[in-house]
Amino acid sequence: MTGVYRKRERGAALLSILMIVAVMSIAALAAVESLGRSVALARLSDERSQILWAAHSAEAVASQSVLQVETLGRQAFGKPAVFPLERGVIVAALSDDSNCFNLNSLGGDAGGPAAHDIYKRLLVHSGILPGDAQRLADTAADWIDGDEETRAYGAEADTYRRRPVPYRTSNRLMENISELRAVEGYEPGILRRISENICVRPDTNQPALNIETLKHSNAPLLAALLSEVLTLEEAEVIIRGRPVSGWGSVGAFLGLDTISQIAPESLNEAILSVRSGYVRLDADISVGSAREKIALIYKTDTPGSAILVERRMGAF
Ligand SMILES: [Ca+2]
Repeated sequence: MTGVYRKRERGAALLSILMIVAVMSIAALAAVESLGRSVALARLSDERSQILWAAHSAEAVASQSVLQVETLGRQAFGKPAVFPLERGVIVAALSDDSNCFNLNSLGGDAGGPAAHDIYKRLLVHSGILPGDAQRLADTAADWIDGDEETRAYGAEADTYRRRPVPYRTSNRLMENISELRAVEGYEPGILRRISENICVRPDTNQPALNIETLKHSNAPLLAALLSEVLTLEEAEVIIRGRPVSGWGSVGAFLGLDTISQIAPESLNEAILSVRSGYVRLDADISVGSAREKIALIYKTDTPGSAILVERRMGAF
């Protein structure tokens, strides 16, 4: 019997030792995992920090590059430049950002009824029914203008107070184009139709279009801004027919058959330009496993000057 007890005691002791070893192994594993997570977090934090520094560098380089647009013209656009970093890379490209309707022109004395009519034309040329265009123009103008008087088809604070999460109209110029999502009627389907031809500028002036960089998708914009008698189809033909080297001057553009037939009082000549009033720099920054996109928008309508007016970071 004594031998049997001794065997059982030895078995129990062995089991205890095995359990202690198992618990210690689990604890060690947890400690290693925790250390691994800390190292990964520290690395991520370091990479994010380097991304921010790289973004500052990109901004410094951009302000100089943007000034070159004045001499290089269209040649400065579209070609990505690669800037190597110690553990990553910045890929940056310039593009013209002049060709869009400034929504904030709806809120200024300079815009007035003319800006409202132009915007309605842009919406209709973008495939939106005239009745809906009237409503969308009214709600956007109410959102931006400083008063609380609701336009015929508009929306002021009363409309937004009734929403599940109530809010008020901004009653001031838009800071960012994403604000439009909060305005009555601007559903995703509407935004998709117009997003390429609208923008938000820091003042109520409508920037001149750069005719040398108009894209096919800008035909609704050209038709809306240049003349109430210019059709969308005519605007498409004009843009498609641009000479490879560009028109070279506003005069040459005005001499086109379709445009020279428009009565001077129906033609908004002042909206045309052959230079960029706004230039955008898009930079894609990668450091290790971290990645970030930034967009910088510069006002360049005064020769020799590039003023940063908007900075976006992340997905947009
Ligand atoms: Ca208002």
